Amino acid sequence: MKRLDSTPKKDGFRMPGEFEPHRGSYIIWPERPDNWRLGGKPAQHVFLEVIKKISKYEPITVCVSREQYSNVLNLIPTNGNVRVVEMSNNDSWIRDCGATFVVNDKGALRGIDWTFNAWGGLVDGLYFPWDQDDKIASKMCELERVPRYRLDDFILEGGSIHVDGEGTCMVTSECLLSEGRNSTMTKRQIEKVLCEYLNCTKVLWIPRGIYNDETNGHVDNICNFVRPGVVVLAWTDNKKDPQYAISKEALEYLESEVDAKGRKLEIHKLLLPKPILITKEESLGVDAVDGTLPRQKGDRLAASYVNYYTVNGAIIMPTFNDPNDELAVKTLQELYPDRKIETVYAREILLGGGNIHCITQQVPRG
Ligand code: KQY
Repeated sequence: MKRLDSTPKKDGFRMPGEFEPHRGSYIIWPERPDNWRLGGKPAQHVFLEVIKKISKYEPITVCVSREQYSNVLNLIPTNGNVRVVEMSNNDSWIRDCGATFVVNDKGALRGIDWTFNAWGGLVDGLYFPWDQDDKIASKMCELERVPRYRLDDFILEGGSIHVDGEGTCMVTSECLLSEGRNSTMTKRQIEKVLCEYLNCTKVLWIPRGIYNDETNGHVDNICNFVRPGVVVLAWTDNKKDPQYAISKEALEYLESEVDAKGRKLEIHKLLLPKPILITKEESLGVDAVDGTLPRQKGDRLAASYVNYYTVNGAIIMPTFNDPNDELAVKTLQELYPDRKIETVYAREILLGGGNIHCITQQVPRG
């Protein structure tokens, strides 16, 4: 399909909010043994559960290596909503390496293909190489038969942005201004690229993401748009937790801002689970490989209910076997009265460094 030299804004395309109707979803099957314990088997069971839940609501494409292709074909539900496609990859974070889709008001769809460098390249990236992941966005555009905007000189992951579909984009300074991304650009230059490609007029710069998040603090783990003007923010009341100062700073920032339409934001706190640490057994199950982030016993994981995925008619929300699971379901049900809250016990995804939002990518209906 065609590679476009223009920008979405110039062509009248915008990135819709995740809560707007989807054509479908994508996911990549996990297997690399230096990220997923026990060769990825426990994580695969959880990914399968996520696939099953999403497929109740919309079509989903499962991208899988040739080694796992037959296995996945035999595992997936036969409800007509799941297709399996062989696709080379370095790991399974399609939120970050996949295409960001944009739509126009005539119903046309296009893809944005940012440069992906595994969350920081040779500065503080999480694995090497990432060449196959950097091709995923273009493969998605081919499968969707849509033209593609490729940015060879701009590094971005889908999990580091959220939009309200009405001109507001939300990021964290910790991530977008990190050394391993676009360090030769100023904040204003970065903002200009975001506004041009997502078709926004306002960027909200939350200072930091969730404590110890290995993505340099992706916004999709700390804050999300429920709908235009309404956000949900990861929160703890425990002042001794390093997360407290981070969430408080985010709250104060968001309270002091307005969105692209000049609205004050309605901010809802989503209480975090208690700190979750890697166990010795879990640590021992991950291959230790030079150049890949080690998984050590006692490391704190960046657990957050905010890393949920919004699909047509439902929310796919991670749970952690924590007393706050129930409260999170209740909070999200109140915020999304017209959607079913589907839960997945997601510790195995969390152990890989992210959660349900990080492993999924939507294709808007257009
Ligand atoms: O978006 C994410 N949270 C991805 C994290 C990547 C972790 C790789 N180990």
